[in-house]
Amino acid sequence: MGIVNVTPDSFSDGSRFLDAPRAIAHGRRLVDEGADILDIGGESTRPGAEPVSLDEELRRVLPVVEGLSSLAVPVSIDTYKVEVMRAALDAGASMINDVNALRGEGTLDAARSSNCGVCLMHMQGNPQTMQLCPQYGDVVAEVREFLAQRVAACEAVGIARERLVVDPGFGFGKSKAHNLQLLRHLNAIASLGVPVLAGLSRKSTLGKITGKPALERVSESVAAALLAVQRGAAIVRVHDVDETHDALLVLAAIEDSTPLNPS
Ligand code: HH2
Repeated sequence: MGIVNVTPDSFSDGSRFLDAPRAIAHGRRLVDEGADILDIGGESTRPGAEPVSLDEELRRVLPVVEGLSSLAVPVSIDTYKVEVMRAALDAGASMINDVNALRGEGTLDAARSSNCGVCLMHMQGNPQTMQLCPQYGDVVAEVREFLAQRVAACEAVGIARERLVVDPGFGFGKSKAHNLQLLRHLNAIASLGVPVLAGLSRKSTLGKITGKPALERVSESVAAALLAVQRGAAIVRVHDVDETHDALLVLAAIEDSTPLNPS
């Protein structure tokens, strides 16, 4: 899943793709580099980010959704606002990526009344406060339980399990230790039986390991994507599609190759 941030303030690529033609060109490039899904967002959810008005978010994302939805890959809309979900689906998006896991008013209904895919993400708190003091007893068990409940809430209103993806929400109300614990035990999230999406790309946990600033965290991000896939992730949400795609080709070659039989 290639990231297209149509924002002035995203933590690693803010304002690079703020106008629609540039965002569309970027999305096309990510598809050429191997992205199988494009995720378009008009509001940064980095820690401390200011919320964006509905009108502004619509103004940012709709031309980009329209411009990219004719491509061969599905377009996902990264939003927690029900109006943006509905408008983006009308404009050609086929997936909702909600950091709020369809807990907002009307969002379950918006997803139910279309045939779109849905990503349910775990977050503790909200982007303004989530990194102040994240706390868990057992982070893996609590995130897993939350996601299981959100899957059940979707199924209860008639959103088929086959349409769902779950995401532990790396960096969303989690310390570095919480993020690493979740990555280490991602298989426990995958055991829910719903495809897992992992978003570690350029995140600060990786920067805390290597000391590099966000734009220089490519190797770290590729390593994290590879580790996530090895632990059961079906989708990795990344900025650096070309590099990640190559790394995943190597992994696939190793996992798919028939072991040589010396006899
Ligand atoms: N991370 C970000 C945004 N949306 N969605 C899912 N499902 N999973 C994630 O881990 C996730 C997400 C934050 O990354 P980014 O879009 O690069 O930054 P910003 O929120 O500053 O635009």
